Amino acid sequence: MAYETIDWQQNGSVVIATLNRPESLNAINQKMDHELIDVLDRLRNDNSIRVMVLTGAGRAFCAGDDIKERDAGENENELSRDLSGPGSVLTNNYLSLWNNVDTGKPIIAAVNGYALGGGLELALACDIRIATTNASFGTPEITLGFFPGGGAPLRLPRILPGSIAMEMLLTGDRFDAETAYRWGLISHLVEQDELLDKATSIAERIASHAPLAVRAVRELAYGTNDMTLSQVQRMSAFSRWIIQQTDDAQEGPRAFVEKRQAEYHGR
Ligand code: DAK
Repeated sequence: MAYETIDWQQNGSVVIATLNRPESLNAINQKMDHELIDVLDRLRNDNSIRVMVLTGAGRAFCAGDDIKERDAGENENELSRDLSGPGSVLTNNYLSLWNNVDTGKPIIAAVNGYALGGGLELALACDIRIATTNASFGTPEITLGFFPGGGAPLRLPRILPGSIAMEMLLTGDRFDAETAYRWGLISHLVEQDELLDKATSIAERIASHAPLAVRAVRELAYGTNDMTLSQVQRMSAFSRWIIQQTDDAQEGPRAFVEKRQAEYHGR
């Protein structure tokens, strides 16, 4: 299926989804909002896909919610979006589907420029973030008089040290990619022409692993935040036991002994 605001390209088991409204710095209008939901559904439901790379066309990753559409009143109003919006990616998906678990598959944000407001929140909801040297990051909502409703106040303090997260959230200032790299907001800093190669190579590396094991590791990493240590240990032992029963868990050691590349089938 083709989208109006997102370019979808699948190579093997890796999908590159490119936010594609460069004339608006890939701001999220309603159309993109709904298409992002569909992209997430596809990622979740299509077993031929193991990892997704999310990036932006042009000089931005994403400049956040479409302020012009909001100003023109064309966007769904805040109340309906918050409480009962029809599956808005800025509400349900950022906070639940994009909660790093529910798609069941890793997403790598390849940040090629501005990642602001809802754009930064998209990147925060991804498993891994890498960026180009000209990228910048910020939560300008506070400067516009509203609340970062796509998860930044929840996720930034979990990803960054508290003082840094609060400075971002409360000043609304933009921070450059060098700074983001130093803070650990991104794990690689690359030149523009290296971005997709780097993102794809990380994606392919992950996609070469047993999908059920990848899924179980993500589940444990994100799904246990509010558990006690002993609960996490039990869940970890249980996950290990389940994964140990899979065909893929036999295939890995067998391939090692036979000195060949393992072939995993997610069973
Ligand atoms: N929306 C609409 N159009 C945008 C845009 C945006 N967010 N950002 C940029 N554009 C448009 C510009 O208007 C301009 O269009 P034309 O004037 O050419 O028609 C074009 O993109 C190029 O932008 P500039 O000319 O401004 O380019 P510059 O390089 O000079 O500046 C900039 C780049 C990124 C610094 C600047 O464009 C800027 O400050 N943009 C706004 C960034 C921003 O404030 N973003 C946060 C939006 S608020 C929710 C969950 C989440 C959210 C909301 C609700 N719920 C759960 C309810 C999220 C909110 C947000 O993201």
